[in-house]
Amino acid sequence: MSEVDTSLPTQATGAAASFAALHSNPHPLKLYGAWFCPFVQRVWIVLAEKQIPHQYIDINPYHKSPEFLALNPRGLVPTLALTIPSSDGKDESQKVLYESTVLCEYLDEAYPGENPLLPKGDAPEEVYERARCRLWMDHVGSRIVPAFYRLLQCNGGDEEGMEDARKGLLSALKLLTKEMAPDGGPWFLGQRFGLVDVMMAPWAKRLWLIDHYKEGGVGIPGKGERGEDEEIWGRWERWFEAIDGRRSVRDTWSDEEEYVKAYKRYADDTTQSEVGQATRKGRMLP
Ligand SMILES: N[C@@H](CCC(=O)N[C@@H](CS)C(=O)NCC(=O)O)C(=O)O
Repeated sequence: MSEVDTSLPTQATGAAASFAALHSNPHPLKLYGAWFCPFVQRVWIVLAEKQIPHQYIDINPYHKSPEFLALNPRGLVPTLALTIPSSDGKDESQKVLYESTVLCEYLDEAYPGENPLLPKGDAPEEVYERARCRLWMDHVGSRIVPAFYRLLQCNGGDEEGMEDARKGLLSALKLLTKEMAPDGGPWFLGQRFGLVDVMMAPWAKRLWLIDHYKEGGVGIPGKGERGEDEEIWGRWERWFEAIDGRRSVRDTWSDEEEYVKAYKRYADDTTQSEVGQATRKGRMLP
């Protein structure tokens, strides 16, 4: 069996290494993660945004140890271990949650703070906005993320498949961008950084890996070459620049050359990861 996945280093580098080191002491809230994993980065960003005290434990999720499977039978990172107090406050119990979207929403609710990442109010407009955010969070997970891996795993010989995959990714990105607040601030909701931004940020930060590995790259047209899409791609760039500069995103980012090494197995289509296998078989991602 190929070792392209199991041989990956289990240590973050760069800024993410410092952030992981700051959160290495034992704590009841534990994030089991892997530095290269974009699903983990979503949760990491929320922990950083809300300055939630926690312990970060970097593991290689392709080694399915019995201890890890006991926590998460799906055998995937991110996995979150937590404790909750009993109703009389005398006791506490150990719990586990997984799935990046569930974890981000859980942390946003459990640690409300001053800046909720999903609109929280009960007024009809807020309830609608919350549902709209969930719709576009779902779009990222069910449309953009699969399209990202499809293009990255595309075989160089299959020009038609590559063109098709590229079109799929570009049109899914454009649909999301059209939904972004047109003015008032760079984020999906304009002034307020929120969960739609969090959902998309890790893959936006990894798009350059497609440019690095695949001829023709992602294919976002340059300024002046966008015809009627000038405004959309301009909005995308404004969003991306803001994401790229966001502290929580920077703090959870490792050295670029490490991503180049870690994503070669996708670009060569040799990965046995669950995401990679599902992409190869045209199935829903895990
Ligand atoms: N739907 C899951 C996907 C998580 C996922 O696929 N994580 C990868 C790492 S990036 C993993 O743990 N892979 C282990 C494997 O493929 O065996 C989520 O949103 O949390």
